[in-house]
Amino acid sequence: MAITPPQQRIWWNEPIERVELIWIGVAFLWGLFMFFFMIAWHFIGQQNLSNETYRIAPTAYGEKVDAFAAKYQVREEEGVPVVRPPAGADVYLLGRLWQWWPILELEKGQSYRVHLSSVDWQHGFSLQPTNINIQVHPGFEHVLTLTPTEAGEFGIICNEFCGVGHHTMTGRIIVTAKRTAARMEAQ
Ligand SMILES: [Cu+2]
Repeated sequence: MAITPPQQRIWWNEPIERVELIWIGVAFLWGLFMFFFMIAWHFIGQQNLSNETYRIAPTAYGEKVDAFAAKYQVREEEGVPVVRPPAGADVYLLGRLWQWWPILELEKGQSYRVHLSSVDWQHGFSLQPTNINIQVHPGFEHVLTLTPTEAGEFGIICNEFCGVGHHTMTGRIIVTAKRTAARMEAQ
């Protein structure tokens, strides 16, 4: 027995108020609009990345990145290899406690297949100053097509707290201007 029993025992059987029904309808339609706009924004806003994701053992991914770096390394900066893959190549980048490795050197206007994963912990790939954010988990390999549209140096930071060295976890992507015919002849 309740202290204040409802006046009508079968309270849920009351007819719904017109205004309430209108609000439910409005909220439902707005929800649908927002849902489909997420998909639309992918095309008209060009913001959400079209990436593929595959399962991979973290050690196997580490080996792929090592092989990639060994193959295309052009120099070293502060102990980190700078890797310049040919245009259109598969490019590998890894996150680990606490660095993004290696430094990539790409050419403006060329497209690359960028592979991204972690070999130890969950990290967040955040490319500065663009608005590109990707969650990076060990065991999952992201693959996305990247076409740099601007030359310059881009920083990578980790935006997923990953321990005491988290704030030092940075990396770099260097984008060089397109080579001119004259410069190519000179080489
Ligand atoms: Cu991290």
